[in-house]
Amino acid sequence: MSSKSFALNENTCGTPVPDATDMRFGIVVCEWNSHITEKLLAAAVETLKENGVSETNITVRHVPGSFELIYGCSQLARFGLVDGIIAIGCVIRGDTPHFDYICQGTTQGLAELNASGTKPVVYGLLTVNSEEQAEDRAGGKLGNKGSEFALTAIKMVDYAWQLQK
Ligand code: DLZ
Repeated sequence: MSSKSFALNENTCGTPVPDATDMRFGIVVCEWNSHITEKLLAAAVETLKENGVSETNITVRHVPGSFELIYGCSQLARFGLVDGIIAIGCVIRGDTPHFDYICQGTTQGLAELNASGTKPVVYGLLTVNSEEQAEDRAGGKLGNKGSEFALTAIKMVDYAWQLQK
């Protein structure tokens, strides 16, 4: 980890955040539950900028639902000018087992991208039982997880860069 620190954030265990000035990020965001995902996106972008990332180095792409995050992220990793990716989605439990399949499939797909790819993909998927739980985590009483996703992405790009030196 580089020594320069822009910010400390309690959501990342209070450890220093690396210098992100030269980092490029892709953010893939779901249209499903956009009233939640757009708030997560806004916090992620704001936190990246607070940590030195320039707006021109942030690429935002939208996909329909969480299941499409896998393809969205894999294509961005292949063809986008990005060092790290944040996948943002929100799955809210319904009356059918659909919730479980989407959560499981998306989680598995994103995990495989991390295991087999060359660029870190941050898991920014809220999997919640209710609308209220989603709101709590998207700027509500539990903060905004989008900010955490951004700090995690910075740390993971730094992790990759340290190994490549
Ligand atoms: C179909 C579906 C349902 C029921 N719920 C959600 C959800 O809560 N959050 C979400 O991101 N996407 C949902 N989807 C859409 C799926 O992720 C996917 O877009 C479709 O199954 C098409 O592949």
